[in-house]
Amino acid sequence: PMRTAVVTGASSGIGEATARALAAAGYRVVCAARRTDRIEAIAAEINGIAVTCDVSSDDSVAALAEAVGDRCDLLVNNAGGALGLEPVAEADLDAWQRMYDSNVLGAARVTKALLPAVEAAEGQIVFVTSVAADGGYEGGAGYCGVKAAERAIVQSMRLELFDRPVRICEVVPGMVETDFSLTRFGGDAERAAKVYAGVVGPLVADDLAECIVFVAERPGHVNIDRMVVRPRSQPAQH
Ligand code: NJP
Repeated sequence: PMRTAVVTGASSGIGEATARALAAAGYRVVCAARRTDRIEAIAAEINGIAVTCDVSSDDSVAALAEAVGDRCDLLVNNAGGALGLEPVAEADLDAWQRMYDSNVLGAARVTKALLPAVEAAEGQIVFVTSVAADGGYEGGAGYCGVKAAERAIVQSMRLELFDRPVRICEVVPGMVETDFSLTRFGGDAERAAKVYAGVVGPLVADDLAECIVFVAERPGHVNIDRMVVRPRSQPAQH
């Protein structure tokens, strides 16, 4: 039987590229995200399955688990992004709340729901975090905290599961050219251009997808704990 991979946030960027690369590597890919039209088009191209899913909703994630079934060889917790990139003094805490819901609690919710299927398949879970988890930057308090919290889930789960046949990897991107590059600044292109000015040749989504496929394809006794992938010229963690 074909191996099953679930990719959250498969409607654009890193998640879309990863879904395509996993399909090319022979997986049946379940593409999960909120934008149904996009995941349906992508799933149709790669013979995958589209499941409309908001990872911040219990019902939505229960429906995803139902669609996945008893076995999941690979879960890629990729859904998320940055909201509310203002200094703490001006922070929009509602935006922070949504960001924590989608990134941190979303990854926890999907992982909890699919863990029995991952265990049954002796599978693997990949979390897409960020170099932002390594520290702070101006305006980054919310987002750095979100990604550090995801890292804490990875590290705790690895201890919780050490005697079970489940592998856990944290993939840590630097700057990648996706919708994120603009949406994280609320569409403010000028601000985005300033931050990206120093980076010659940012990563593209396929660069990350190739790394995730590499991680997925290691033999079962090999756990890649963390893979950090930056553009050569990225000057700082933001
Ligand atoms: O961005 P983008 P990336 N429920 O905006 C989905 C991290 N990262 O590929 O629901 C379900 O193209 C959204 O789907 P939709 C970053 O933090 C990036 O760059 O249809 N899905 C879309 O598919 C994030 O964790 C960079 O709107 C939800 C996807 O998430 C991951 O990489 C650097 C959702 C976002 O795709 C992918 O981001 C870095 C929800 N509630 C880390 N909320 C970078 N690009 O530079 C969002 O260090 N999505």
